Amino acid sequence: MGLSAAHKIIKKHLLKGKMIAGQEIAIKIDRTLTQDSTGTMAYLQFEALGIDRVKTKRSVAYIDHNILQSGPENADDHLYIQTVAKKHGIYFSRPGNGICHQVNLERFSVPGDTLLGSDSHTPTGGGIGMLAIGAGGLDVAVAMGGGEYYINMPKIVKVNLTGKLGPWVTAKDIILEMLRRLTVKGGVGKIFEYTGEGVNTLSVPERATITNMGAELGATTSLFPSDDVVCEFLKAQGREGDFSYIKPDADAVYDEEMEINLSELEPMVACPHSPDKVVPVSELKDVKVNQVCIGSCTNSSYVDMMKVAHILEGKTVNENVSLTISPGSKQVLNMISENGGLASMVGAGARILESACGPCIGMGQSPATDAVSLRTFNRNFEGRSGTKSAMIYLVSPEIAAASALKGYIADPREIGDSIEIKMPDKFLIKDNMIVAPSETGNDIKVVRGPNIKPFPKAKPCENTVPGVVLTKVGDNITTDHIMPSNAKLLPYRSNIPHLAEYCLTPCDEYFPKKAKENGGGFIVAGINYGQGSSREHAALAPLYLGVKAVLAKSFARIHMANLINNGIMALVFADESDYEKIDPLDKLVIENALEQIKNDTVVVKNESKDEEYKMIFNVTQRQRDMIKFGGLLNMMKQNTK
Ligand code: MIC
Ligand code: SF4
Repeated sequence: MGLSAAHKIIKKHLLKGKMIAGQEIAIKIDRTLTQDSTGTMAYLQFEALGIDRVKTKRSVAYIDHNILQSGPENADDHLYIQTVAKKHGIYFSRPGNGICHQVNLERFSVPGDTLLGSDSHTPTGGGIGMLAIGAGGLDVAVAMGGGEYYINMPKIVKVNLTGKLGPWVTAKDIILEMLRRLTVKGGVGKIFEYTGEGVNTLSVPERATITNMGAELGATTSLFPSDDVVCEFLKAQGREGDFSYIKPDADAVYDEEMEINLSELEPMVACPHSPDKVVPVSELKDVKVNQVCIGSCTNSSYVDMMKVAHILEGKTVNENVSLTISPGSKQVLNMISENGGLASMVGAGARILESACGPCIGMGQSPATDAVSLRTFNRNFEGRSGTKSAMIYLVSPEIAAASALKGYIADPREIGDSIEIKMPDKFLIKDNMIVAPSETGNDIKVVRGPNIKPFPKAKPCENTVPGVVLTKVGDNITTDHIMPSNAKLLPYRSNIPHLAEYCLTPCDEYFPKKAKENGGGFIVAGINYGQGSSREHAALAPLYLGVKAVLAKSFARIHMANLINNGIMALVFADESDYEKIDPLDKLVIENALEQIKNDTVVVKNESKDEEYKMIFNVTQRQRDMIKFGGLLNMMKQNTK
């Protein structure tokens, strides 16, 4: 029986379990990445493991999220990450060097290797044929220490790409089409593997746009083959030595199959406030635009930037639009500044931002009240831009640039012949912003600013778990709701007591207050609870506030793992209609918890209503132990006793 490319990589890295969809497997992790907003916590956890040097082939710490320095906090965290990295054998990508996923693709990606990153868009690396997975900081810390990574074996879905993209139709439109068809929960428990003749027509950065935004499907990851296109890309990056072919067998067997005919696609837009609210751009033509932001790990490659430069060349941004551009990396910025692309952008009136995440995570450039903002980014959750009333639309760089000139959402097919930008034969290679670790680390003192507070640790499970329902939320609650991130809060990613004051406040202003008054309790939620980012803070803040369990109709993968890693039970309604029966402040109790967590179902009693709810607790033995001992760190200590 032939193997898919995903099966081949997993097989090579399999340490425990069998490649049967749904069963737990452990895989060896070759490489890790962290960024600064999850990195401080990941390195604090790494330090707590007491391991001297990382055991991966290569681990890299990036600084790209927390780049506004309006007080000492972010700079303090950067210094902590820089010194902790140098000490423990981790490469350090300095602020200004670019967005982790873009730099990683350019300088560190290796086809056929595994990559675990403390950022949900780590699957960007799938564009070059890596098995690249996003996870919570603690899982990444364990992987840095040489520990295996546990997941349930995903279903492998073959996405057969036929045909060829038409003029002005882009890779962004392919992934938006996937989101239109499958929705933000359509990829849970799946790896999307792209195959077919259409694959040959896509460059590595185009493939990376697709695998990057596969995160929005809730997928474990997405993967393209490593073929001649990848070989050319790596050669142009001066890294041909890292190349190897990774292709599915001709008779590869997949769990599911689907097909997209690229020739039939149109330019698309994801409307507010979810990446799956996708419509063709032709349906939105007269929407007036106030802001356009180009960049992010989804669309900030050299070719993306050059297309934008050509559209803007010799023109002026509409007087009612503010256009920002953040090139994805120093390599990209350096190249467009040398070939004149940057001059075209500046000449047209673009506001050039640092090569970093910037507006994508609300780090500046929040739009005006009720403004319409078009972004080439991957997420448009309500409030994520820093302006709750803003309407964020997700688009390709081509739609973004055309709309910035016109002042309303524009179909780029109307502005003339499409632009062909050739992939460079040679990228500009200058790794002078990547700092190598010290040989032994003995001489390095880790610098800890006053903002770095100890992180909360879970306690072993008690036999009776009582508590009130602190809040009841709806479907598709994102980690941006659970632990909001913006320019004001991101500086406190290493200060959970401070962050906890904002936990779940976009849904329920009084959540932290209620949690404190009641000594913790339960959260009740709808479908796909915790979608979006990998931020472990969405589990650590509830842990700090005493949350013992989340009762949901279903969970997003990374968030569920983060909850359990931190000793919080993630329970799924066996009968979804029970969700309706529970009210905020109802008194719940899990009796005989230590016995119950051994089983696939847990009974939760509602003492206020005199009812019982059957909850599914379909987790692995290892995760049961985590709940029993109070999280992954405690479980590891227990196992080494
Ligand atoms: C995001 O895009 O939401 C982030 C900010 O990159 C997060 C990480 C974080 O919250 O720090 C992610 O995608 O995991
Ligand atoms: Fe940064 Fe945005 Fe990418 Fe997250 S999605 S890594 S915030 S650019």
